[in-house]
Amino acid sequence: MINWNNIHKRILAADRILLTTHENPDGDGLGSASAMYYFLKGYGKECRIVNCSPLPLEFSFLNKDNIFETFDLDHHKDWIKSTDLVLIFDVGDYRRLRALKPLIEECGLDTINIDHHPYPEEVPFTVNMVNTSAAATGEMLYDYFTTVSTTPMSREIAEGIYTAILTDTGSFRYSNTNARCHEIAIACMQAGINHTAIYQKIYETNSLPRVKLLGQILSNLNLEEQGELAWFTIDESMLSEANATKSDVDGFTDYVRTIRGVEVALMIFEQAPEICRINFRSKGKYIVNEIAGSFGGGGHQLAAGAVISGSLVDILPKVLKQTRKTMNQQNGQIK
Ligand SMILES: [Mn+2]
Repeated sequence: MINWNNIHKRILAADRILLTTHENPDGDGLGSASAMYYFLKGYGKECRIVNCSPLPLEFSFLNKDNIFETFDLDHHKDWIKSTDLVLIFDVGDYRRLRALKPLIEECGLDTINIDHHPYPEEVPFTVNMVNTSAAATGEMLYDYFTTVSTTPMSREIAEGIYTAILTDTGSFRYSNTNARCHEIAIACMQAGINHTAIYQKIYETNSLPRVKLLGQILSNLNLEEQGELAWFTIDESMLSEANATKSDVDGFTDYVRTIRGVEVALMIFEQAPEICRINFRSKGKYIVNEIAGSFGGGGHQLAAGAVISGSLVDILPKVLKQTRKTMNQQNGQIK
């Protein structure tokens, strides 16, 4: 059990607080950061959300008050140096703070990590608050707010919490969805959120380039291992052909997993020269975070990823080999 009262004391002792989440941020990281921002504003804290990646367009509804900033060393260095505390949400791996990480270390800042990803025992944070049974980091924040405060959740806080849980549970469909998620959703609705508007803003604003890129990957999809493994590649030429951007690929792996018979979906994306992002989604028969782990990444049992140095041509055979091997090993264990 996490002692939220202790964490709360630590947080209240700070005046200037930096809030941040991982690169290529998702609804959980962003919703958690915005919920915490409004919660701490209620205590009169000076806080800013500074992320290493820009805010994806579909989450701009969380940014009515322009609370999301994209890290720029020259612009943010002095303020970050002057902070008392850094709160990190949903990061999974400290390295996913990218350019912010060396600055936080250089300034020797206290860090509190709040996350539902599994961690090895040794972690670099000052305080590591992890609950792997939480469906989303946003669920943990709801527990925090309701443990330490009796003030009803504001609509702004509820929008962040709801976004976090909605997106990390695949709209309350994935196996991590629990009764608590629905209870929190009720509390968010009672706080006045417009759940239909949130859903439409996140999921029904696909850009035409994104849909065109999806068309390209689907027409070049590879199926193997008796149809249980579906994989696809994306490179920069495909992005430019579709006029798409890097963030347009988010969610493609989930979509490919929906194919009947597919147990594991795998994306290998050369997102910059010699830098590949791999992304795994499993329906439940296979555990995929150990595959991502063997490439220096990590994640949840059924949703994991890694960023690897090397070209697509070099990385692809290695990742496929390891994936087939792991699936075969796990198949052996199941039988
Ligand atoms: Mn999450």
